Amino acid sequence: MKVQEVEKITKKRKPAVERRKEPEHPLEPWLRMERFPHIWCSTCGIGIAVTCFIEAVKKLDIPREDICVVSGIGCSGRIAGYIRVDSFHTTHGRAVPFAVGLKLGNPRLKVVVFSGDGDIVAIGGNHFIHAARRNIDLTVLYINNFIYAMTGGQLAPTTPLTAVATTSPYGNYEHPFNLPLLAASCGAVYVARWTALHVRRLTNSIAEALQKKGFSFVEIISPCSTLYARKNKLGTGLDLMKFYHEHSVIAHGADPKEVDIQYQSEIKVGKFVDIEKPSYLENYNNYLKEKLGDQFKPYGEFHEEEH
Ligand SMILES: Cc1ncc(C[n+]2csc(CCOP(=O)(O)OP(=O)(O)O)c2C)c(N)n1
Ligand code: SF4
Ligand SMILES: [Mg+2]
Repeated sequence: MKVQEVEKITKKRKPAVERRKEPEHPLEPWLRMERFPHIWCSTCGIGIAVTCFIEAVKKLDIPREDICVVSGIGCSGRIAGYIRVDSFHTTHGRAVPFAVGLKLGNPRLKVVVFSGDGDIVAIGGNHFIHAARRNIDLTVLYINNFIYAMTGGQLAPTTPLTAVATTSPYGNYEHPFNLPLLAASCGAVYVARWTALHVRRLTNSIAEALQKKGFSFVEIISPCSTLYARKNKLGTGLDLMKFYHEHSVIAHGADPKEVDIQYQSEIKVGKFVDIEKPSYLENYNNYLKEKLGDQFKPYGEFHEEEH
């Protein structure tokens, strides 16, 4: 091509900044686009979970300044860095205690934890069970990809029996956690599970969880194409996503004891628990009011009513 022809073409092209302004993706206002491209592999389910979360927030019309997202470490832990709200990328396993501090510091906030299976129930397990026991008003959205993805595919406390991980080359022989059962038995008021391909149902479930007062928990079954699918020779991430969706059975109200997951077999999804129970702060205020009478100044939302 002649130099003059190249100049003609390049002159016609708009500068990069102008091109970038053209059609805006509907989610762009909720994402930190300056950090894109994101780190997630193609066909990973984490991005879909983020989309469902943002759609749920939009649906409920929650003002951006009222919502905080907290994540720990891992591929799932990167979520906080991409969502354009007040968001915090904390240390591994400490998303829940950080979120508890935020909520108690400013009870008006809607505080959401986005966490991975390793983050929430390996290193962070103790924090998780006590926040659920206390019924702290938090929403935990947890990405179960059955593996420690970011660090190279090690066995997680959710890896199904016989599944291969880098640290269990002959397959897993440890019993995994059944997370809905753990959350429910510790006291969560809302417990649900969907796969990343149940986009509409997952969005609605997140919206429900966000409206609950107390500890709400949604498990999101998400394919990890690069490690879990590859190690177990399960095809691409898309193959795995389809597999999870096609092997899901909707079982609303199922006893959480019955929803454990076996390697590459049926997955019970749906809303398993939806109960009412006073939250941590409600208990705190009611109990101390009774004990101390008028000398006690209620804290949080009760406190605000007085101003
Ligand atoms: C205190 C501490 N211990 C260990 C690590 C290493 N580490 C980083 S991410 C991770 C596991 C992440 O697994 P998961 O929470 O399931 O997230 P995923 O990457 O699968 O989304 C580990 C062990 C760390 N960053 N900090
Ligand atoms: S390694 Fe797995 S979990 Fe991490 S971004 Fe890639 S597909 Fe997703
Ligand atoms: Mg994981």
